[in-house]
Amino acid sequence: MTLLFCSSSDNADVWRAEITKHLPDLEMRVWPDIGDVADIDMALVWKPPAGLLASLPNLRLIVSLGAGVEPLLEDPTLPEVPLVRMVSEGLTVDMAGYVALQVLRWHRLVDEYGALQAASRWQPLDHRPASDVTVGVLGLGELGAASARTLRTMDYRLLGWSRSPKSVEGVESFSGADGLAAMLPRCDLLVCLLPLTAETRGILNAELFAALPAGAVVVNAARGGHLVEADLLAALDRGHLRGASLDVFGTEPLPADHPFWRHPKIRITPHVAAITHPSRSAVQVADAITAFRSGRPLANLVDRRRGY
Ligand code: NDP
Ligand code: OXD
Repeated sequence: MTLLFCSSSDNADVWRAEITKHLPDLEMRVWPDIGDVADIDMALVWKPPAGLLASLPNLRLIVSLGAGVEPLLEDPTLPEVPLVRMVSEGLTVDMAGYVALQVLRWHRLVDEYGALQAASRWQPLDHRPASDVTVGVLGLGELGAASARTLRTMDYRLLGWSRSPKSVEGVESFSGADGLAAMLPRCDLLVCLLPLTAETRGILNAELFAALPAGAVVVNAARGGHLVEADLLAALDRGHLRGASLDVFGTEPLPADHPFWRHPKIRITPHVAAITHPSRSAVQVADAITAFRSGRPLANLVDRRRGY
């Protein structure tokens, strides 16, 4: 049994060292030095070149280094073998931290105090108690639910939207189009943690922004494809939205001449909201391989029909 590793943004040697702590006998080949393709029956990948996985005649398992699998599903040649996505405590804790950071940034006036410091001005500003601030989370899955739980511990009011109704302690659950319409007008901040699918592409658009209360903030930590960029700029520029924190973009890296970089109401991070740290996530890869080898049911399987 041989694992193919293919990612241009992850360090194969570090992953090998971490995975072999759990599976010392594992043979791992690193793309493009893959040797005899017939040996390979498992692949661990992030954005592999289209067609690569289809060129492996004995492939039986794909493990995604990312939680979001739309880059894989967009490859029409993707083999019909089980596809396991990344769900790990490290990734989840990272994301909850990013979301908390962005909520606090806007609620606790971090940029305003930065400007006051730059002017050597000692000037307390008013902020509402967290218990009066409502955060809506689009997507109450692994990352959305954990982020909501973390914000609850800080006393924020939490609303969450998912395809099916959810029961997350302290989080009011909404689902379906009617649920979204009911939730949006109540959100002081809206956090997107949806998978990118045909149904969710472009969901952060003019209509959604108009349904948010004036002065709302949008945080997108999911995928650039969720956001209609021109609609965000228009909603910010006419003063309806107060600001946006963006971690993900339609084109990554974000081109140097993109208007988001210099927009005074946009805060940017370069797709780092949650990282699949090998030291924290190799065990999940090893578990998937072990289950696969022993014919046990696989956890975190992607439902290709749903797209996540
Ligand atoms: P999950 O699959 O665990 O959760 C997805 C959630 O979205 C579920 O609650 C699901 O509802 C809901 N959902 C899906 N489609 C719809 C829809 N059409 N309408 C309403 N709700 C919907 O995903 P994760 O939480 O693990 O990850 C979410 C996304 O975060 C990933 O797909 C990825 O794009 C992004 N991500 C970004 C990172 C970054 O660094 N910026 C890092 C990691 C992930 P239901 O439960 O009812 O099915
Ligand atoms: C992921 C990501 O999907 O890093 O895990 O965006």
